Amino acid sequence: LGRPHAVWGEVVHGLKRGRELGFPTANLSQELEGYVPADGIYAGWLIDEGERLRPGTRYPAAISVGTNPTFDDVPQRQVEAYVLDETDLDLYGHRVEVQFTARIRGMVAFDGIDALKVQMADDVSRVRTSLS
Ligand code: FMN
Repeated sequence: LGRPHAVWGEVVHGLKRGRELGFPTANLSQELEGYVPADGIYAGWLIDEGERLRPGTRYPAAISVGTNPTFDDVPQRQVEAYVLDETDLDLYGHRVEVQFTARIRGMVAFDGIDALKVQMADDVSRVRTSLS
């Protein structure tokens, strides 16, 4: 295609568990444009289209696609992006583009939050390597 696969949508409020896990994510609204790739974890970029007339800011991201099966309270497949090293980025209400550049692994149902946290830290380091 000559460019990364992408979806576009608005950032909405999720269950706010990401912050507790140490990896707060921007959750995309269910009304997306573009095709959502298979469930799993990806390296890519989040482009904040922000306010009109402003050039988009591009952030490196670890992206999760799926129903977060470690928990049993996410009814629909969700696209979420953790912007590397950002804990206070407020993107609510912004329109963003999420670009997928590499697949890291499939989505896994972990036995507990600690195992998920360990895996997420490893994912983030793989994403960092993939994007550098
Ligand atoms: N959720 C899972 O259930 N299994 C996973 O393997 C998994 N891997 C993830 C990897 C990364 C890098 C990220 C950013 C998220 C992953 N998630 C996974 C999703 C988290 O469960 C989710 O981000 C967290 O519950 C926060 O959701 P919330 O924004 O709706 O609060």
